Amino acid sequence: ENVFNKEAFIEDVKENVKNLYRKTLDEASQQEIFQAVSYTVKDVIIDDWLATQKAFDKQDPKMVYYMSMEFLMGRALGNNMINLKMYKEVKEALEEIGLNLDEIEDQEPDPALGNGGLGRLAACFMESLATLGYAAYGCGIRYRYGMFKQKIKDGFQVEVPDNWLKNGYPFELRRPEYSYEVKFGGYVRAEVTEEGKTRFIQENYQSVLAVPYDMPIVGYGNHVVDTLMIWDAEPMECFELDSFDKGDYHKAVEQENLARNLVEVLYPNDNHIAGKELRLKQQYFFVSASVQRALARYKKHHDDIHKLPEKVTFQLNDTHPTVAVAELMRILLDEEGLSWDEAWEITTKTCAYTNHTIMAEALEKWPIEIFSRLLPRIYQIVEEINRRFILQIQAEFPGDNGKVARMAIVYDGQVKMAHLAIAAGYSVNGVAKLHTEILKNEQLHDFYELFPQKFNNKTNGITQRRFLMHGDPLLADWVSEHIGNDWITNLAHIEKLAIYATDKKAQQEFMNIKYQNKLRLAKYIKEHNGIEVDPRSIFDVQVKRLHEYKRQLLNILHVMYLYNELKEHPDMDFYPRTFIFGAKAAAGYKNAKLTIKLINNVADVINNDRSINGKIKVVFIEDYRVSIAEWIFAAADVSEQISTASKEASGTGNMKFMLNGALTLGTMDGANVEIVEEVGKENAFIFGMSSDEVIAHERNRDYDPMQIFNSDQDIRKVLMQLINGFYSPNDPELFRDLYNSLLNTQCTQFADTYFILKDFRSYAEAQKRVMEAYKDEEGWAKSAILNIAHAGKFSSDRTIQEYVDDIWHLDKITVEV
Ligand code: 26W
Repeated sequence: ENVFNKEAFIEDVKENVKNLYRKTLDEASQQEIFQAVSYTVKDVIIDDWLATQKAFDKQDPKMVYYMSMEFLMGRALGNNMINLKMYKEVKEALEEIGLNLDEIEDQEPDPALGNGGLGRLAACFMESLATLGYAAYGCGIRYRYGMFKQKIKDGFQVEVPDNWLKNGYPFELRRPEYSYEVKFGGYVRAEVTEEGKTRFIQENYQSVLAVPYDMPIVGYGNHVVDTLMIWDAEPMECFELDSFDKGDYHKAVEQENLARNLVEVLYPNDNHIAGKELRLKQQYFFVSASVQRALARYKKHHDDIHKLPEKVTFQLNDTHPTVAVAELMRILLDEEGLSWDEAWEITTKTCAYTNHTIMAEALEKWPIEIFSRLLPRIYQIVEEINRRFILQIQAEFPGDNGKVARMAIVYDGQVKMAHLAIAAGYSVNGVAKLHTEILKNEQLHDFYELFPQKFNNKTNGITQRRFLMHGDPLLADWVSEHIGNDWITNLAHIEKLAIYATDKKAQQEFMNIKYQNKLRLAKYIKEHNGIEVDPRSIFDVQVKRLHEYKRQLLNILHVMYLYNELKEHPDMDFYPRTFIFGAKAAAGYKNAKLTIKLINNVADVINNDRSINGKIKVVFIEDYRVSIAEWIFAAADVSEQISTASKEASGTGNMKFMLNGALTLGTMDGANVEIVEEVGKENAFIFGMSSDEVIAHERNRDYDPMQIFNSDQDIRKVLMQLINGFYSPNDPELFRDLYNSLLNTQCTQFADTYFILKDFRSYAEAQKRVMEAYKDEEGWAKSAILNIAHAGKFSSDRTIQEYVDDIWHLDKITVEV
């Protein structure tokens, strides 16, 4: 074990400041100090990283390549230091020379190469893989611009580019020696070889050079450092006079542009597909490069390609990387010279698929025109997979033409990526129990009938190292003082906290820590929003992407209702509440953006109404992202998880709140079901329709929100306030589209698609229970502590161990230093 040496660390920081900036420490800016500290930390990581690679070479473990278009990493410095077990020591050392670690950490841009749940899950998975000692590569794209920064101007969302690389990112390593060519377009020529075999050759294509940047993924206290490889695109060759002379000038420029555009920006849509050609290019680009690198690594150590599945597995994070199936087939057929059957055997033992959503708008389908033009050889292979798959369907379900129409991979002029992933994958998993059941019984029922053995559930999880140790150090220390440290690497141990739930002293201590965290957030809100919030009020929080199915609209309509109540009955029984929102809307998603504006306008009216004595405050936190999320979870009393039942595949924010001692106010959707199973219904606030009820209404089309509007005067009043200028006097029509989405069947085919009015009363009643419960401080503290104590299941360590046991079958490695 290398012990931390304060003096040496500080000396190293000083050296780095000098070498990087030709400055002494006192001259350096906070950003420069951040860079210097990060390089010092990276020096420590590098040795473990090297040792891990040596261990891979020597121990030859089976490894997973986690393929994902998104990795929402969040800041690395703090978490790297935690996992190197040097956080507190560094904090102290820096304090001694007058530097503040919080401030230094705050200099790091949030690497936001993801949208929301799916991208953050990938980041938690990488950290758990390293911590559990498994060999893993994350494979993704090094977007120049990640998730946009959100500014709120006059209550509206404005998107600002996120130039996260502008100061240079200290934790990345360019690896040009592992670059690969990726080919687009052209045509395929068949050639008969001397042995009489047909070979397929892509000609007249454009290509780009994929150059990987590696980022270290530090395991907790085990010296294992896995790798996130994200690919940058560079032009294959710069202008050569040669090609200019040959009249290829145009093509040379095109290739430059292709490389420049390819990795420019993350598509900021969550659960909605734009169907843009550039996105398919991005997918093939990073998948092709990753598969090439994986095979090259395998071949360096092994000579029988048939045994690839013994050492390598590709996990496809949703359908976005599904071209991997065809790319692997292409390499095995065209480059390794295998027969179709041999190649298919290998491919179907190597690829596995995770589904993250049942939202129909999110299902990836590519027009064959685009697909075949961009990826001519890949398209040929997909057609052949499809031809054989249809034969299999017909053999299994003779005479059932509906099956072919519903299940074919190429149909109706489109390539259906989920169908390809299921046909070729050896495993298909959902991300929470309920979600997996819905996949099997509804969404993917036909596929389940054909391949029941492929389907399995892997309930999501989160890493307690980031979302408790780093985000909520006071609570983390308090937990350790009571039950020891085991929870850090085995969250099941946190169960031992349960005996303190009824301990008066523990309750007080917990409530005090929560109060400190609320103060920290209140200060941030004051500084960033100029809003004064009372840290003694109930912090009721909904933070997640803005989407109609997540029903931020239900939340804000309820706030409007509460405000009406308070105005009508000023002396009513009321406990002060602060409603906190944070959400980014996809740039083109009108109703989502309008909901942000509504929240901000409601906030303006309510926060400035002195007559209610500050009993309700509404805050919209600008630019919700991983770094501020850590503080928000720590400060929350109530966790809003109010999606229409059946729509939220899992949710992971729900778990982060729970681990930080917030109580769930939610529907029986996604992982909420399992949260309630763990903590008990009495320690959560459950409301609304069940997923079965929702699905039945959708099937029967028998829901009419107008009946509710006509019969419930409180709801009616709130909805009228959307169109009478109450929250928008200068533009009374501003919120008309939100009103219409709830009531008008002319505008939306089905009014109130997400059953907001249907669940409204039940939600309001649950909110009332929240208020009553909070008045009983001891009862509340008890429930909160029980939430923490029963969060053990929701560690991503548990999730990853299940992937390993049931799907990947990886070997553990050990790293000696
Ligand atoms: C561009 C189209 C697109 C982009 C992102 C389609 C779909 C997605 C993701 C699958 C959306 C997503 O992030 N899904 C979320 O995945 C989380 C991790 O499993 C779940 O916890 C969330 O419930 C689910 O919405």
